[in-house]
Amino acid sequence: MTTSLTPAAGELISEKVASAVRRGLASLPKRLPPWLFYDEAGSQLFEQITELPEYYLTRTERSILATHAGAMITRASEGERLRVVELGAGSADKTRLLLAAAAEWQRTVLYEPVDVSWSALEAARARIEREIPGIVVAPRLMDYTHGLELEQTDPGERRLVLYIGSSIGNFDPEDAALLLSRVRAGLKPGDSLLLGVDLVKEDSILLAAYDDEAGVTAAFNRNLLVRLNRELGADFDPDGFAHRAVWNAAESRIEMHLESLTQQQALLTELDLRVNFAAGERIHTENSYKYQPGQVEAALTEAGFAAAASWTDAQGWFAVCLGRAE
Ligand code: AVI
Repeated sequence: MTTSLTPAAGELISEKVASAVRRGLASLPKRLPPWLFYDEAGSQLFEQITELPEYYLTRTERSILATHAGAMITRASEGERLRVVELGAGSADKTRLLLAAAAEWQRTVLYEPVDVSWSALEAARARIEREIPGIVVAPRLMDYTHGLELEQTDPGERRLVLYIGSSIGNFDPEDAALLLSRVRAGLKPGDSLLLGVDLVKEDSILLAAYDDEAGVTAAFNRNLLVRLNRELGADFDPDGFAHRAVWNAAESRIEMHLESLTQQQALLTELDLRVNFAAGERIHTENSYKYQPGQVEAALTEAGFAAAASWTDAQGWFAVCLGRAE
């Protein structure tokens, strides 16, 4: 992430944040990219979301992994040694299930978490090495959305890339396809990708997962404005915006928006920008795509993977699919 020093504030502001916000608030309808959610407070709120009763995604995927981790490792390795790569620095207990299954299959496992945040990588390294015997953590600092540049594996060794947690769902279909083919380009034939995706289900279940009773998702959404106030010297009133979660059936996605409750203006000092909001005007902050059964296998095939196996839960709410690089 590039940074510049603003003499006025005497603080580092990120050029990446500044340009995304300038572009997003100038567009119509207004939008802000979902990666902006994840400052320290936003990451903590997301952790709380994963434990909410309405947010079925995490516990459902965890139950699939708990039941099938051994089979997933067997299918990925096909009798060879495995190296495990994870896109994003370790989704804690879910990753642990797969690493523990890999460590049962081979005595030591090299685990390569890939992330843009050095602190997230260091935290993952400390946690995993402390908690799972036999795992050697080799953090890789890179933006995987631009592709994977990993060192060559040893002969007779295969890579298994984990992209779990429905993270692919936050990319529009074209960007998801591009990401999958970039991942494929960084792999050898025989390597594989384990992809966790959320599936289409009854609207009421989807909507509740993104608009929980306790208001944690609303706080997560509004925290974006708190972040802009702090990092860009803005004066948004977070309570002047309502959290809205919408099921867009035509696009097969949950959308999150922040809706201005009144006609109002915000000043973003660091950007030297004033932004007007009409009452009811929205900022589109996130898309979370939900797949139809079979659709993820098609996306894998399109990106150069053979769809090798899929696992789901008893209700068919979530799927974990293994694609083998051809
Ligand atoms: C990180 N990502 C998969 C979450 C999702 O479900 O799309 C982010 C999230 N947004 C609201 N709640 C959770």
